[in-house]
Amino acid sequence: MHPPSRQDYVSINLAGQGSGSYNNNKQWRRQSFWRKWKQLSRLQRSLILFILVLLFICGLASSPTVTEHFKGLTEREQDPDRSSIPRPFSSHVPPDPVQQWQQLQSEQPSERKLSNKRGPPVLQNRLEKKGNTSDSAVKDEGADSKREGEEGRVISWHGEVIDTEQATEGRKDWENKDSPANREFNISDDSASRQEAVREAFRHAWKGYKDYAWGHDELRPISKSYSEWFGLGLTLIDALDTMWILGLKQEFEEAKTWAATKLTFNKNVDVNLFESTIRILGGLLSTYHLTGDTLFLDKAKDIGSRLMPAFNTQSKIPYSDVNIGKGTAHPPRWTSDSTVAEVTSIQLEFRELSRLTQEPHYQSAVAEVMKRVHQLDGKLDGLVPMFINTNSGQFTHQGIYTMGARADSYYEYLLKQWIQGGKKENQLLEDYLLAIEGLKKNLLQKSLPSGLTFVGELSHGQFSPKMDHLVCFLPGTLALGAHNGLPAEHMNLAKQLMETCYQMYIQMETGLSPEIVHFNMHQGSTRDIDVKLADRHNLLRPETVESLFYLYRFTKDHKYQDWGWEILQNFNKHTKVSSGGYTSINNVRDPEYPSPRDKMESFFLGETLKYLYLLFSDDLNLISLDQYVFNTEAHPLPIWPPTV
Ligand code: DMJ
Repeated sequence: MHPPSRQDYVSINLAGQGSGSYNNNKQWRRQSFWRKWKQLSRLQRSLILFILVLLFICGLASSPTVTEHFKGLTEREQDPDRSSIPRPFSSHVPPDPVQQWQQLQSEQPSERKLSNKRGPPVLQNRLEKKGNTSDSAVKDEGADSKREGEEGRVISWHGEVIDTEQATEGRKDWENKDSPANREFNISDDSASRQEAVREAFRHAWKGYKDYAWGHDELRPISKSYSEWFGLGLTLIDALDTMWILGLKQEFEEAKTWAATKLTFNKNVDVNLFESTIRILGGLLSTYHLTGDTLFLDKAKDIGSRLMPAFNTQSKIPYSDVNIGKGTAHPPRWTSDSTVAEVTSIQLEFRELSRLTQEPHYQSAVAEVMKRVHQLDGKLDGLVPMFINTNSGQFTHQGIYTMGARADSYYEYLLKQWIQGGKKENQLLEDYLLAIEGLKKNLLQKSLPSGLTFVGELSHGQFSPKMDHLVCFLPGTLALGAHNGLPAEHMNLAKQLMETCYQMYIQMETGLSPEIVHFNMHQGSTRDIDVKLADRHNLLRPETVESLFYLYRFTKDHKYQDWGWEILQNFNKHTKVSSGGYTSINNVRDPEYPSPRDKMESFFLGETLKYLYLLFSDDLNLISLDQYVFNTEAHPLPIWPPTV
């Protein structure tokens, strides 16, 4: 039998069917297709199948109906409660932040992950587009605190209503100085309304302190409670002169009444010499000067004399801790070292106390410290190590040089003591000028790709591109020096560093600086600033706005005011707690959930808000920098009048 021809095959099969011409035709086509298919090689068949599958997928993806369907399904699967989210907002009542916080705390990590997808889809999409520059883990940490509200509005974990445009893409406008949003922003906010916004922020912070922490050291705004450090009403005292300067009379009077009736230093309590000098002694002295009320001078004398036992050391380098009730002093339990910045940043206050009381022993004690530090070996081109031993009087842990934590205000107080004393103490000036040269030679670098000037650290000859936010006091100090006749080049450096400190804010997703940044220095870097996971917190610190204040006073360049205004708004957006107070946060890279630390540091009222208020003022006589010198906690002390 010969094999059937193609036609025979078709005919035979066709003959076996017979249900109408259309069906027959179709059947024929199917069989013919099948025969052709079987004649193809395996490779040809795989190729065709692959192309078909590809076409099918492309078709699906480009169909809006289908994608919408899948998207909707995914969102509902991820967030079964989604339909209930908008409800709280229809009444415009912000959710209670504490309840929210407690709810967040009680949720299991897996539940929190699910709820990450909460929030308006538009916001989610934008956030995804925006991406996270340094650590992708941050991005996932929790949008659970934001909930969907009216269109375009979101209520954050702290109960603040945030415009989603600002919350997500606003920073792009800030980066582009000429953007319409930025122009509008500058025009609409004049100095007076910005100052009013600072007053408003202060009142809000004060409300929290008054309601939940009155007379205690620090407000814990999320838990609506307080924390004690020394048990001396630290926030209240630190904030006294701020209230006076901001014109918050009623608040000031209430605080004064507390100081007059409740504040006592006759307490069996260990306090840190440096912290209590700059915050309490400094705060009381400046309030005395501003108000003329001797209550504050008496209190200053009381705390000042109680701190003096700290200087009873063999080396004359003071101990870090004093028991102000018992009159005893000691180093920290684990060491006999003190921090260099701490022992060299108490001079402005004790010198002023001597001048006011005509009791020279305060001034002699702190001058002796400066003299000894001046004479010590172990400096590098005027830069000091971070620790000094209270027994030997020598630097310890040598080889590490920084302008940040543990050394920072040594440099600040060299210049400021020279200014306070009428620019006569040449040794202080020489040490300051030498240190700035040492800084330029050893610690100053430029980042890549943008060439930001930054101050790094040196560890046993190794340069590290690490910069603390604390270093941001330096632009202001350099500018103050230039204003007082030091090289104009210091002002140039101040401006460059000011830009860097500002970038440390705006390059973060919250627009708030982390505690520490690392700058990139290698070719091929795509961004200048990196933040390590452990360094992402913001404690409401003042250094950048402090420097902005000096730079604006001396240059009158309004961009510094605008930068400060942005920072204030970012504090409001991400750290304001609706029931009162502001909180430090753990994560400046997550605008969705910056993770509150539940603490309002006293320097937020003592320094940050004060400097912001002064920054927005065009009145050169409001705490004139030719009449006052600010201590390192922003308490203005008078520049001494010339003696004949
Ligand atoms: C303040 O107590 C002082 O400004 C001090 O000099 C550094 N640390 C805090 C603020 O950051």
